[in-house]
Amino acid sequence: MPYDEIQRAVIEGKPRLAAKLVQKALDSGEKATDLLDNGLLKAMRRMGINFQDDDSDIARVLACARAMKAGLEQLEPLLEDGRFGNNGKAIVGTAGGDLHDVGKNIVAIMFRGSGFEVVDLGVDVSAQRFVQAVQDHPDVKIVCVSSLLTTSLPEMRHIVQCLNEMENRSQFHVMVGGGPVTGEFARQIGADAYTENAVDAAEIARTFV
Ligand code: B12
Repeated sequence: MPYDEIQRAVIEGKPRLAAKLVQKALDSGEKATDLLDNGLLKAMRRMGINFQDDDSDIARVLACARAMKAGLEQLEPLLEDGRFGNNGKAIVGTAGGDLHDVGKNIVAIMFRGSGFEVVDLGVDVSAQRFVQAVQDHPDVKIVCVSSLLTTSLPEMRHIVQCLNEMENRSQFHVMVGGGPVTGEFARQIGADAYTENAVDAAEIARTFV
């Protein structure tokens, strides 16, 4: 199994090696979703433990994120193969105050792979910008808000509240996710759905359209 090697390349922050190993695994018949789950995402989860233990500095974590991105680029065309036809538009963004974008980017990739046209607002997105984006794209079907920081959860709540006050609210669904988010929190703040990972998020989104 190539997963250990891929995890090591990501954890050691080696983008070229990560990309090469992912491509090699694909060439030998490994599935893109398995390489994402058991290789790249598992490495990021293990990196999380190191970060918490203060065992690695921010520069190392950034190198790890870059290596993950390099591996992900090899998988992207396969994850985005568009076999689900056209499911309409989805807006994605990371809540204000939060600069983490790896998970949000994976959500975007899985949505594209599920036939959505994705409008990516990036990171540190205010409630006002989410609302403006929905006004600019009145045909939007799903709005996805991501947050990895506990300190950004109040902003996530504010974003969902502002979206819920929009006149055309019944026309789209709001989904939330990211490390500190739970199903209970999603329900409390009035979001329509929460999932723990991007694969389930795209699957649920398809049932909404
Ligand atoms: C990489 C990383 C960074 C990188 C970010 C690089 C980047 N471009 O994103 C850098 C070094 C910049 C960073 C900075 C910081 N970080 Co940081 N970081 C991480 C780390 C190690 C990995 C995050 C990651 O990419 N995970 C991999 C992705 C794929 O997982 P994910 O984001 O959870 O996404 C998945 C699901 O959650 C879900 N999902 C995500 N979004 C959505 C949205 C929807 C709608 C749905 C349905 C699903 C969904 O699908 C995704 C794929 O399956 C985590 C530790 C961890 N275990 O997560 C800490 C972590 C998130 N960081 C943390 C902290 C504290 C910080 C800093 C404050 C550190 C500091 N002292 O400066 C800063 C914050 C800067 C800011 N304002 O945002 C804490 C947060 C604690 C908390 N609960 O608040 C963590 C948990 C580390 C820790 N254990 O302490 N970080």
